[in-house]
Amino acid sequence: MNEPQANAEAYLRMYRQMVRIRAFEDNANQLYLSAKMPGLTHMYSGQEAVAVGICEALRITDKITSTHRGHGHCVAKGAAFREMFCELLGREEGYCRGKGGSMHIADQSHGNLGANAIVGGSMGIATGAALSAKHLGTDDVAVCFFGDGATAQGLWYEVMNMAALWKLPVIYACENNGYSEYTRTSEIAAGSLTARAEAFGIEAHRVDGQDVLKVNALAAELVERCRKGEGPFFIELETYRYHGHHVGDINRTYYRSKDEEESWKTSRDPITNFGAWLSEQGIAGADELIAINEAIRKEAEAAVAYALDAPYPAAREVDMHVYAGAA
Ligand SMILES: Cc1ncc(C[n+]2csc(CCOP(=O)(O)OP(=O)(O)O)c2C)c(N)n1
Ligand SMILES: [Mg+2]
Repeated sequence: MNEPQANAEAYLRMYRQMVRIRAFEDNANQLYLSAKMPGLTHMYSGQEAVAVGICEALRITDKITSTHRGHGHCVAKGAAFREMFCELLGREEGYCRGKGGSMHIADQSHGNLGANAIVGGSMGIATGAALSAKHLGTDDVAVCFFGDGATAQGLWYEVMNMAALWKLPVIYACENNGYSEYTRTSEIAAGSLTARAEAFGIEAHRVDGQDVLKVNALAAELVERCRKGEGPFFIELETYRYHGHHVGDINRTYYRSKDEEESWKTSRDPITNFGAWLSEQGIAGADELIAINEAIRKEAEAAVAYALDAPYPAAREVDMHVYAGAA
C-alpha cells in the first residue's frame, strides 16, 4: 500500500472536517443575515486548513484556545453542530448555556478552553495551560490560535518570554490572513513575525495555511517535539478569510479588491484543492466527495432547525454561570 492509501482514513477525516467548518459557517452566515442570530459573528471560511491541519495532530486532552473567528477551531477540536448552533442562537443547550454566543464558545470536553473576543486575550490562557501540563507531568500540548493583528498585543511578548524560559509545551499558531479588521498586515507590522518569536529563542516556522497536508505535517512534528519537552514553537500560517471582517462588513472593496478575493477562492481554496488531490490519489472520487458534502450540509441544516426550536435559558437564570462561584 502506498503512503496516501495507508493514510486514507486520516485524509478523509481532514477533508470532512474542513467541509464541516465551511457548512457550519455558511449556515451561521445565513442565520445572521436573516436576523435570527443575536450579537456579532466572524466567519472562518477560507481558513479551514489551519484549524483542521493542526487539530488533526492533537489528541482530545491537548488544549486549544481560540479567537473571535473561532468556529473553525471549535469544530476541528471535535465540537458538535447542535451545541454550537444552540450557543450562537442563545439557547440553553449551547456549549455555554447560550450565554457566550459566537465569540465565546468553550468546549472543555474536547480540550477547547475557549474563544476570546479580546484580541490576543487567550495567549495567557494557552500558556497557562502549557504550564499546568508541565507541572502535572502530562505530556499534553497547548495550541494558541490567534490572528496577525494579535501580534501587536504586548501580552504575546510577555508569554513568549515566559514560555521560552520555562520550555513550555505551547505552540503559538498565528493565522496571518493579511488583515486586521480593515487594515493590511503590511501596514501595521514592522519586520517579520517569525523574527519576533526568534528574538525570544523560539523556533519559528512559516507555512502555506491553505495546504492542509503541509500544515498537518508541520503540526504533527512540532506537537511530538513539544511532548518531549522541546517547545515552545511559533508557526505563521499564510491564509485568507473569504468574508468580511465580520458578517456586516459587506462593502469591503475599499480595503481589498474583488480580484484579490477571487484569486484566493479560485486557485487556493483549501477544500477544492485537497479534494482534487484525494481524487488524483484514488482515495475518493468526485461522486464520493459530492456525497460527503451533501451529507454534511444536511447534518448542518438539521442542527440549525433543532437549535431554532430549542428553548432559551429561563429569565431567572440570567446571572447564573456568569460569575465565578455562582451555582
Ligand atoms: C484588545 C482588543 N482590541 C481591539 C479589538 C477590536 N478588534 C476585534 S477583531 C480585530 C482585528 C483582529 O485581527 P487579527 O488578529 O488579524 O484577526 P482576524 O480578524 O484577521 O482573524 C480588532 C482590532 C478587540 N476585540 N480587542
Ligand atoms: Mg488577521
